Amino acid sequence: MATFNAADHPHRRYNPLNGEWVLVSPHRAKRPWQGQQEELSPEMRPAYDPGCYLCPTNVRANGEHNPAYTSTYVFDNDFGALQATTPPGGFNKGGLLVAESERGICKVICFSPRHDLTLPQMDVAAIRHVVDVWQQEYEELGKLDFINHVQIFENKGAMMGCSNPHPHGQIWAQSTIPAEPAKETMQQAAYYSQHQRSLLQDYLDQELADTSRIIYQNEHFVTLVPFWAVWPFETMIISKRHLQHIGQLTDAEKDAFADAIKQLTTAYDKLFNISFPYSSGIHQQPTDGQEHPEWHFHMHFYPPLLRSATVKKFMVGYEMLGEPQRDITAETSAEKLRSLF
Ligand code: H2U
Ligand code: ZN
Repeated sequence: MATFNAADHPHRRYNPLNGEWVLVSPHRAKRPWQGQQEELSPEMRPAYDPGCYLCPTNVRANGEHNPAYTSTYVFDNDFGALQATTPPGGFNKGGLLVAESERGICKVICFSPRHDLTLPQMDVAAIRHVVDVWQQEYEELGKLDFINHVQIFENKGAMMGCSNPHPHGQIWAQSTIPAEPAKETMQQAAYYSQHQRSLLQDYLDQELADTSRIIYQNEHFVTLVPFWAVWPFETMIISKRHLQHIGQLTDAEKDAFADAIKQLTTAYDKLFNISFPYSSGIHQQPTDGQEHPEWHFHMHFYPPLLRSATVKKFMVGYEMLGEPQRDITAETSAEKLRSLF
C-alpha cells in the first residue's frame, strides 16, 4: 500500500477552533481547471444613488433621513432580528420543546458615503475608519449589561444575500453567545487550560514555520487559508499578538488590520475578475464580564465561489447529511490567492 499523502489521498482534517471535521478529496481536483475565468462587464454604479437607503441624506424605510455623512455612518437596523425591548420569558416542555426569549441590538454600518465603492476599492485610511467604528461599537455595546456577545460582520454581494450594493456591514449584539463563537470559546478554553497558551498562537507558529497556507502578512497580522478550510477560498486574518478583542488593538495594529483587509479583499477581486462575494466577520471574546485569556482575536472570510465568477460551491447532499467536503486543498487555494498579491 502506498504511504498516505495529504496532497493526493482523501482525508479528514480537524478544525481545532470549532471541534469539527472536513472531508478533503484532493484526487478530485486533479482534473484540469476547467472553470472559465469569465470577464463580467463591471457593474457601473453612481457615486450617489438617490434611491439607495444607505446613501447620505436619503430616506430609510422607516422614514428617517440619513445625515450628510462624510466617512462612516452607524444606525440601528430598522428591521433588526433582535430587539432591546423583548421581555424575558420562554418555555420548556419536557426538554424537547424549548424556547428562550432573547434581547439584542442590531446595527448597520455604512463603510463610506460613496455608493460605488466596495471595501477593496476604499483606501487603507478609509478602511481604518471602519476599524475604528468596529472598535467603538464593540466597546459601547459590550458595556451594556444585557449584551454578552457582539458579532460584527459583512455580507458582500447579492450571492451572499446582501440587499444593497452600498458598502456596509452589520452588528448583531445579544444576550447569549451564539453557536459558532460558543464552540470557539469552548475549544480555545480547553486548549488554554491544558497548555496555558493561545490555541491560535500555537497554530500561527506552525503556519509561519511551514508557510504553505500563508498568503500575506504585515507587522501585526497574518492572512492564511486555514488548514481546516471548508469553503474553497476561505481565509482568516489572525493577530500576531495574543489579544482577546478589538478594543485592545493599538493604533499601529488598527492600521495593520485595515491593510490586511485591503490586501485580502483586493486579491479576492482579482481571483475571478469580479467584485468577490463573501461573508466575513470578527470573532473575539464575549462581552459577558468574564475573563477570557483563551480568546485570540481573528476575522473569518467565507466566500461561496468555487471555480469561476458564476460557479459557487453548494453545501448540499453529503455535506448537509454527513459533514463538509472540499476538493481543492487549502494549500492549492493558498497558492492561487498568494499569486494575486
Ligand atoms: P444586508 O447587509 O444583508 O444587505 O442587510 C442590510 C440591512 O439593512 C438589513 O438588515 C437594513 C436591513 O434590515 N435596513 C435598514 O435598517 N433600513 C432600511 O431602510 C433598509 C434596510
Ligand atoms: Zn448608496
